[in-house]
Amino acid sequence: LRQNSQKPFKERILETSRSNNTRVVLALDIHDGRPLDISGHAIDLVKQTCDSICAVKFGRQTILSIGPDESIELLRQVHDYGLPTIIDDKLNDIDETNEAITRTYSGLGFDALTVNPFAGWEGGLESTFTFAHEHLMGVIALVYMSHPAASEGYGQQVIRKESKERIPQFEVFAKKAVEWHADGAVVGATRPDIIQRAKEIMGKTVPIFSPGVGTQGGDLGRSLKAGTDYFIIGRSITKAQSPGKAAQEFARASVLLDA
Ligand code: NUP
Repeated sequence: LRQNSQKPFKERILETSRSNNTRVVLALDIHDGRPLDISGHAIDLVKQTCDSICAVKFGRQTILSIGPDESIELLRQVHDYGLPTIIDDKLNDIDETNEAITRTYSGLGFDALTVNPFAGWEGGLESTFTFAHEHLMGVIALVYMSHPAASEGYGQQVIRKESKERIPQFEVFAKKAVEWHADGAVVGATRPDIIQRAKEIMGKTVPIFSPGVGTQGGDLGRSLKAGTDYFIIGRSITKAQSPGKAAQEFARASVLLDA
């Protein structure tokens, strides 16, 4: 089912990014109407933006509203545009449940999924990473979310058990993203200073995906300079008068440093 299951997700999205000359991941968060109307709307947005994006990220509400059969067909159509797909479910449960959900998304044809590192490894996310990587699916871990209250969890100071050193929670998560061989880390575009710090920790091994550009107040140029690899953009494209043009402009700006 998948776009090109011969290669790991990290390589597939990089190839699409290079060939389409863009670092924009389209976020589709639509759920109004009947399943066929929603999937029709989704594919119309993909059709308008496909030359300017390198992946499509679906909100859980979109897939729930469309239902499994129609979602399989929708993902097939997105793959026909040469684009990998991500389900944004932020998994955060015990291993058995996480793995069952991961298998289900894999069965629908998703190329990658998001997880919440608060669940931890043993008895938590290990099963998801193992299953996903065996099936060349990508796992993208939250490191610092984009919304204001993200500071309550991701920004809190924690004391490390071994060294008694105090460090921000997100730095622990950035280190885990490297240790766990995550295929990406989410750091909000609303906090360029955090992107820079996360980049120092993760280097080139774990690409940074930044949501929050536009509608949430994040600035693409500042995030790009700070180290963002991919921009997750939804409403600033999907609700624009011309989604195609909006995506094209973001795409152009997203590769300015590559020139
Ligand atoms: O920290 C996060 N912030 C965020 O907005 C992690 C996310 N996964 N997202 C998602 O990114 C959010 O659910 C939405 O799908 C997308 C941003 O959309 P928009 O603000 O560009 O419309």
